[in-house]
Amino acid sequence: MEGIVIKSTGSWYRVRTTSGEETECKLKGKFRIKGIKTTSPVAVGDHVVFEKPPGDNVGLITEIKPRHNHIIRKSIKLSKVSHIIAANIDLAVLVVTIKNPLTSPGFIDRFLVTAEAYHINAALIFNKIDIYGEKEMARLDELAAIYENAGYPCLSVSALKGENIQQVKALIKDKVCLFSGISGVGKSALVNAIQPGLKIKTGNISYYHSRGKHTTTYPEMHPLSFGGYIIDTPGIREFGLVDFRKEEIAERFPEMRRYMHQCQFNNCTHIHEPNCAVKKAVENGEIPLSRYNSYLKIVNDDYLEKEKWEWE
Ligand SMILES: Nc1nc2c(ncn2[C@@H]2O[C@H](COP(=O)(O)OP(=O)(O)OP(=O)(O)O)[C@@H](O)[C@H]2O)c(=O)[nH]1
Ligand SMILES: [Mg+2]
Ligand SMILES: [Zn+2]
Repeated sequence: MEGIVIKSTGSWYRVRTTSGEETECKLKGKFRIKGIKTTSPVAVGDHVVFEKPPGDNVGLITEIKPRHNHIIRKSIKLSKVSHIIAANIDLAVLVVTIKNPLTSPGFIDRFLVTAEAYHINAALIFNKIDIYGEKEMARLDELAAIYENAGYPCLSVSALKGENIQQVKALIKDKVCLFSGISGVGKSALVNAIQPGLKIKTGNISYYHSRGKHTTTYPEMHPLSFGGYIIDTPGIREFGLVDFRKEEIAERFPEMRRYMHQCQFNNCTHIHEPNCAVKKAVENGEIPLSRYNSYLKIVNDDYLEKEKWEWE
């Protein structure tokens, strides 16, 4: 039998067949994905083959169908183990809040760099606009301008008040969409607003730290009545990059991609070389400083695989 993994706990998987039948499955034997150590080889969104011995109510996954993509992160910076967030995604949505909790621009940029690396379209949804004051609204405009300019659709919504949910529906219709972001930004609340009736559990924000409480514990795919799917995922603390070579980071910034071919040196790192078109564009304000700073931070971070550093 064949189906799609709609929920994963890392030890069991819920698989839905095209006829809508759902089976709890385990893995048959060990699966390895070449070259990477992952917490679980199967992810939500995977198409799998499974068998179900008659009389048994647990299925066994025997094969993972080839993926057209997946998105991977490291759970913590220095960890050797990576984590497949989801597979076969049409749109990677990062849910962001500017207040309660605050998502850092560095986090946004590492997420987007990863989506670029896997050639997955990405979009940003700024949630909780109902609680933003003047300062946060100004920051929202600033961030939306930066990311729209880079080519990422940006929406501003309130899951709580149901504001601009129609725009979200238009963006995600007929696609398999990943909803990612730090805990407490309202990923699950947003899914509930988009598809009333799901009643996904949401958590509150801790008063002292303005942080979420990691309410969603396992990624789960929800079908949408107007077409498409959302994969709601647990909040993440850090978005560590997996398997990057330093020299490919610049290409993962669409704004830098526009200028880098004009640099004098074709192996320009855009850090210290003369006649660097990227640096010039930063000075002119054509590339936002915050994006360039994220680039420097990523390139200088020790946790990029040491053996792949070719610039030293
Ligand atoms: N004011 C306001 N609160 C919101 C909004 N959306 C969500 N919340 C609240 O934010 C808190 C966290 O929402 P969740 O949907 O659980 O957040 P999450 O991103 O799914 O969090 P994790 O599952 O922990 O990753 C809840 O108390 C929600 O009611 C919004 O648009 N405005
Ligand atoms: Mg949640
Ligand atoms: Zn350069």
